[in-house]
Amino acid sequence: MLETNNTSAVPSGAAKAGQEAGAACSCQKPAPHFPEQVTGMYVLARALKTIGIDTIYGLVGIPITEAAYIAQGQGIRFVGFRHEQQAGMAAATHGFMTGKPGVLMTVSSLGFMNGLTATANATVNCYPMIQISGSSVREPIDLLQGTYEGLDQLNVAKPVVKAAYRVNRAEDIPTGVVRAYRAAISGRPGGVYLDITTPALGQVLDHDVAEALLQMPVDLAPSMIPAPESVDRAVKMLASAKKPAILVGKGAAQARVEDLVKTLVEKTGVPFYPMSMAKGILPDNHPLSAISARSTIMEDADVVMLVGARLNWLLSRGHGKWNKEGKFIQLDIDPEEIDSNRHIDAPVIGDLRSSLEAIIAGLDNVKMEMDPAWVSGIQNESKVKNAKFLERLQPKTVPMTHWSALGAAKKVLEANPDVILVNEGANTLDDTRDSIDMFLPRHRVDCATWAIMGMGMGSCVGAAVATGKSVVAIEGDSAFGFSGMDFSTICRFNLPVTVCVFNNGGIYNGIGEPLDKTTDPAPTTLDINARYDKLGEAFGAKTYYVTTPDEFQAALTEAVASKKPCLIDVQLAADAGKESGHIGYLNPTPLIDITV
Ligand code: ADP
Ligand code: TZD
Ligand code: MG
Repeated sequence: MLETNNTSAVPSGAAKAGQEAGAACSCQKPAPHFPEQVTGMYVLARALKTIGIDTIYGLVGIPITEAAYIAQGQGIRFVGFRHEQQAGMAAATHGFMTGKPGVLMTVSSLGFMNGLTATANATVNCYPMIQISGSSVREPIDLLQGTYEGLDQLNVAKPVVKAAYRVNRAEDIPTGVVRAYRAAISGRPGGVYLDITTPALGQVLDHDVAEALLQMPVDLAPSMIPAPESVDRAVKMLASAKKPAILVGKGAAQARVEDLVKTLVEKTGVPFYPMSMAKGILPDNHPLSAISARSTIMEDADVVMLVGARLNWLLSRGHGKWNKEGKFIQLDIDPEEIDSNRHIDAPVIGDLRSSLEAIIAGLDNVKMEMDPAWVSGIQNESKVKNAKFLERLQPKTVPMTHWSALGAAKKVLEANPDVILVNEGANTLDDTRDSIDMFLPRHRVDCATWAIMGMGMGSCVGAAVATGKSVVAIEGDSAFGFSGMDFSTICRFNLPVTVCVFNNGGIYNGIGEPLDKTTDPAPTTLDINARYDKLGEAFGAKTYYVTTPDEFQAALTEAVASKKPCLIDVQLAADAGKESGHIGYLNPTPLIDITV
């Protein structure tokens, strides 16, 4: 029986596994004599704790099992998943919610690669997260000698992450942690990879030596003040516009600048348009919300101010419908983003809080020249469109369509505005985004910039754990399939999460027909008769199977109120939904064309 000290209790079974990890990599070392001696894994847990990490999402095995136990012993919450990709999505969502890096811990080779998908996605979306992975002994990897789970992980990670570091000695672990943390949150946030080799994890150090290595870095998130001339240029451009608009992105949600966005919008009276995950920074029903007038803004605005939003594919990269004469002001922390797609007339490089403060102060010295008819025009257009849109949600069609189901969900979610909404799918994504108004910042998490499926269950866990709030996920049946097994993690941790599976029997819908004479299902077809609620039963959740909007509304109301894991199978019609949802125009060939 291994002796333990009271800060790093490790069960004897776990310690044995650690010794075998050493044996497997031909680097067997004597077990440390606790409490005078500790391992690299202890140093890792202490370094994370010292820098303020309170949660690790992961999936254990050789060589990191003990690291997770030790972290728990240090008071860090370890949330164990069934698949590393989901643990990574949880860490990324944790980063988005808190502004501090979420931490993912993975085993070597495939565990690392499974998690890397989420770290890459975090990088693309500018979410701060750190993936820490154990890796096998270097020498046989470098000589391609076929070692246990051998993979040159650092070099695999490099092209898809913001930064990547490897630690080969336990003494360097605190430095590795601090560098990873700074890289994840400084400038444009992103996913960072920290590779720690098995020998470094197993290395024995004196306890006192280990403690002396720990460091608390100073000024982890310093202000990045914009240049006064950039601010001046932007202020003048906004003030002189006749038809200005403010376009708010999820960068503003992460920067937690809702107070300043409100001041800017209300002080200037300029209409604003929120990107998907920026919904709720100001309430969607704010009098200056232009959420229903996207085309008008694109076609007619003469000055558009981007606040933490990129002119990427989600905004037609600044081309297409956009007014060719229109000017852009862009507030961003990353100078390399400027001019990436379209000429930016007034870049303001700095952290959003500093930039917005400077711009708001600068507005005191200028007069807004906005045409009042521009605002009233957008408000009238919004009124007409919103009324028409509401009609779409009214019919109590059975079997349900996305719209009739969302008519029910809208009532429950808007009555519970503090519930965080997780959302993925094609039609299920687009129609939910358009139907459900948001009233609070950072209350909507979706498949975002990469439009990926498979963020659902992980993001539910990350959102619930990071905030302590209730979560509702609205998932397409295909989307749910990517992460469904991690509904069990929601149950094991007894989180207040309700998952609604919109079952239309397929990817986009359930009526796809194979083109040739095969008896196999069509490529888009899943299972319209699948009972996803039964899957919830397996893990002890409260489950519902609903076929009408009224049943759905009642079930969702009860589920949210219960603050317990719940799964609702929402039965839709197989013909509900169109190919690729709202982005069918991105298909190289519309499905209809390949049938002729
Ligand atoms: P959306 O998808 O909502 O349009 P994007 O992810 O495309 O948003 O853009 C977010 C932008 O916000 C990125 O360009 C990123 O560099 C920027 N950003 C993130 N955090 C900050 C911050 N604290 N200050 C300034 N810009 C930020
Ligand atoms: N794989 C991954 C990782 N990401 C993707 N985006 C896709 C595949 C392709 N894809 C989409 O772009 S949406 C979607 C897939 C498979 C699922 C749509 O079906 P759904 O939603 O059931 O989730 P609807 O309501 O039926 O449209
Ligand atoms: Mg579907």
